[in-house]
Amino acid sequence: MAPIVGVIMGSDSDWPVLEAAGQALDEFGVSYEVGVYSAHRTPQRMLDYATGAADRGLKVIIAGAGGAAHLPGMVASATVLPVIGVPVPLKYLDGLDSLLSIVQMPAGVPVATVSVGGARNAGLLAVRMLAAHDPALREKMAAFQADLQQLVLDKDAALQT
Ligand code: RP5
Repeated sequence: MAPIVGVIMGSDSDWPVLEAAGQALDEFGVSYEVGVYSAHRTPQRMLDYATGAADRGLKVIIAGAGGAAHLPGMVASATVLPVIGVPVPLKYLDGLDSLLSIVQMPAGVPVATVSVGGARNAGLLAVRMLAAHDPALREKMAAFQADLQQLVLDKDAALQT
């Protein structure tokens, strides 16, 4: 199946965080591609990826980076696709640097930013975006949410015994 989500990151060192996005997409049977595109070290390659993404059939891009995390914002500036940013925590500053670099975008260039290290939610948000035009995926998401609810109800019931 041709990929409809791009999961990209500034370095292969981001993959241990970003792979949770891939796992979420796998759970919903959503096809995706993975790649390393550094905003600072391979700027032209990053722009080529962003400008060509929609024509290649991608529907959503998940972009993760750490530190001076400019990848999600720069990709958002060069594509019409929705971009979900994942702040990757590095050794210093606990990911606050990554979060602010990704979330503080100028008006007109949105990046849907998840929590620091929140790659699973990035995957789930991508599924919700795709589900808006895909009834089968919408049903899967509804079932997933029902399971989540049941999990909490079960925990509550266990406390009552
Ligand atoms: C960022 O610099 C990357 O997204 C990564 O989080 C960080 C460190 O990259 P490496 O030095 O591990 O390649 O651009």
